[in-house]
Amino acid sequence: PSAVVNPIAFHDYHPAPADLRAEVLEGLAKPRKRLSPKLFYDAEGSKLFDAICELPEYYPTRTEIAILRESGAEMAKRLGREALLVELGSGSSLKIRVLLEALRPAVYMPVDISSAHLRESAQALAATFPGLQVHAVCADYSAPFALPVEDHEHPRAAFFPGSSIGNFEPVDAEQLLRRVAAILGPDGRLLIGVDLIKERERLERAYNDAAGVTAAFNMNLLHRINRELDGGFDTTRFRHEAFFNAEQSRIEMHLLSTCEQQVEVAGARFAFEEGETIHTECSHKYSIDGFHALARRAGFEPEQVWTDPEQLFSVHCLVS
Ligand code: AVI
Repeated sequence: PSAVVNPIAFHDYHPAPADLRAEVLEGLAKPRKRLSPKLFYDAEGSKLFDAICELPEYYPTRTEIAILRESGAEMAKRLGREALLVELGSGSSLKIRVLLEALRPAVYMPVDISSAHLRESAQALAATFPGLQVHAVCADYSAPFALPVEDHEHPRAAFFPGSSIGNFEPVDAEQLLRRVAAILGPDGRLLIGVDLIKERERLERAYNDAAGVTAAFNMNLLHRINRELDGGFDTTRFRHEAFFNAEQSRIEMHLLSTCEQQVEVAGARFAFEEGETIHTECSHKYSIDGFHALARRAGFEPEQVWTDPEQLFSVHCLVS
């Protein structure tokens, strides 16, 4: 008999789309100009991010996948079978595929802000894993939300790969983990990918690739503002800059103005000095101990950690 493909359930929390205009006007008016990395991910930015993940210099994606492949069975033991498994920022759900065979969750609940993308990948996943119950949740996981189903019968687990936690300021990361702990309840498991501190050269190469894809990803933010807010950025007068700030243990990405200039955006005018930057992203890097300390502050107890032979990347199992 042919296997049964369950139809997916789709729960739409209608996450408020980023108020691009308000965010951009506010960010550019600051004495140190700042824009949120969330704004990178329009259709073009999401494509460029997928291309970054394939770059030879960008080690996090392939290293994390190798760790998941290598230790998936052990991870599954920690998380427990028949769990209700929530994935935060599931995107194309590529990484969970590596784990699903071993995990065999009762329910898979991908959470993502991008509705069309979420529906498509949830449906594709349900088709490859017949019998799996998929509850897709369209929500912004960086704001509080409740699970759409009352389920107290399955153990709870969450999956948060990609070191996306690194794009939050440490205090915000702690708050986010606290909310995940609340969703899991006592004795739940969180499997989370965290990029590790390493020598500056390796880190900086990952954010300054030779093909210029990361530069295009960063610069797309100016193109996006030009497209959507009738912005007047001359992108030939800005350049991509990414460096490791060792004191704060983070990669910083900036867009640097190569000359003194004025730019109009949505009717407002902004002045740039030569060399002045718009700070567009932080990507925090942790030591294993440093991440454990953050996890504990958020109410988790570290249970196990897996890394690759070069200790480039880590995947942690935390208990709530
Ligand atoms: C999504 N996030 C974990 C990526 C990172 O490495 O911080 C975003 C990125 N920015 C530049 N390259 C990749």
